[in-house]
Amino acid sequence: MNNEIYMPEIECAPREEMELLQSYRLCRQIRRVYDNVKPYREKMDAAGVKPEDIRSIKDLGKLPFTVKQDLRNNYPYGMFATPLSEVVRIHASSGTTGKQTVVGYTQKDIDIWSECAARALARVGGTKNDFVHVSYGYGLFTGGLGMHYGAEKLGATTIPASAGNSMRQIQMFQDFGSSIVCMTPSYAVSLIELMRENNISKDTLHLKSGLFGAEPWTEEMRREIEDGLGLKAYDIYGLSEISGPSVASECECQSGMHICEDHFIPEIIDPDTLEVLPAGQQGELVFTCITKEAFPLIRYRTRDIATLVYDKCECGRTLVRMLKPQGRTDDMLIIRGVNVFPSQIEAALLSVDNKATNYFLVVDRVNNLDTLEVQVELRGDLLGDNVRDVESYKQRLKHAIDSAIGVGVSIRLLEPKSLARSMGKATRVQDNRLIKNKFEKK
Ligand code: DLL
Repeated sequence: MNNEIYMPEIECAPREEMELLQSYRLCRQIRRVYDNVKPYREKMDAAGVKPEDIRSIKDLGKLPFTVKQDLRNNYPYGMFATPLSEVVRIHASSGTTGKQTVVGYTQKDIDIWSECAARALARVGGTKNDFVHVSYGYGLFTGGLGMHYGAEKLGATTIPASAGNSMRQIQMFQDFGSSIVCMTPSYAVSLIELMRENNISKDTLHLKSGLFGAEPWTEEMRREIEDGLGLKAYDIYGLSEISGPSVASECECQSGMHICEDHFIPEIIDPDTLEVLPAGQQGELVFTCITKEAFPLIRYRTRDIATLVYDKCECGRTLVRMLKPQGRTDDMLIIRGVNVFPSQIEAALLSVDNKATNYFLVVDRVNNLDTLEVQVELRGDLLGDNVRDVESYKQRLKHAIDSAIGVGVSIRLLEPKSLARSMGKATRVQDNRLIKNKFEKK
């Protein structure tokens, strides 16, 4: 493996050494943000914390949290810690409501981000001999450019395909010799479907691995993608606010994503009490950026629900691993008082039918009772089956989902291809209760 990218002294560092490095970088960062970012100074003053009170990572808990609303309140550049003349790039989150979240990078920030993305590629076997095919969207979204710079840093041949024009993507896989792909799992599923429809065998591709992320996906979906594209499918996580893809990514063991802890300190908190939870417990993921210059977030509440595992991985890395995020606190559906994540439904669906990768959830309130309809496209090969077979298929889906989430759902089978296909992040939920709450108040 390319040791310049792998950096075993960081990825396999004993915990005490990592903590020393983190402590040094944290103290320096807190001094910087206190001196340069008014909103941080005001928050710290209000909490009665001074930079000199932060002497090691053990003091992290003294610092106030940062939330998305802080970013909105200081839109667009109010939380930048460097003069704008030092900023060489901006990205923005795709926020569906309100203003976008704008993030900025100095040249050094871009270099570190590229290094993290190169590490992510190296973790899945990437070398300079690979052809890295980037099908995340290019633009303000961080997916495309983030992985692009990582692939170039690795020295691989980078194919900036971006998303869309799916038949051409498959042709490029075949003709250009793409060996590692980077795309959302839902886009991978759309490509697999297209290959099946056009009788294109995975054996005509040369893919060995893929980094799939930007949205939650299950182990069941992993198996489907591995089978459909003939590669090893790895998870990659990140968010624009913290830098973009490759804050964390899986290694060959596929047992959780190693966080680039030399740049981002993770914590898990209880989202209600805000208390820091012990290792191994599930809660909301919080990050502190200890090397970022332009836009360093401190104790940023991601809203992602995850678990941290500190045991040494079989690959030899000691970097803490985050298990697949289950979803976001704001994506969690509360149905008749029960917390439900779309990913639980995906896992149950695919456990019955591994081809049921296109689904959509409609939540509603009827006569004061929450309802959840799971819409699933009927597979082409089931269409010709008799009504009794289709009914039994529907019952099996219902039974699996009901027992997985503990709430009764209704299943609606749709014509094949009736749901929109995703090229980026898939939209899987429509909650009509939100509309009703807004417009139909008594
Ligand atoms: O999605 C960055 C990214 C691009 C990550 C490409 C991985 C690959 P945002 O658009 O800011 O950034 O969205 C960030 O997406 O807080 C999670 O809720 C979700 N997310 C990202 N990766 C994963 C993943 C990019 N592997 C938000 N599993 C995050 C589950 C993920 N959710």
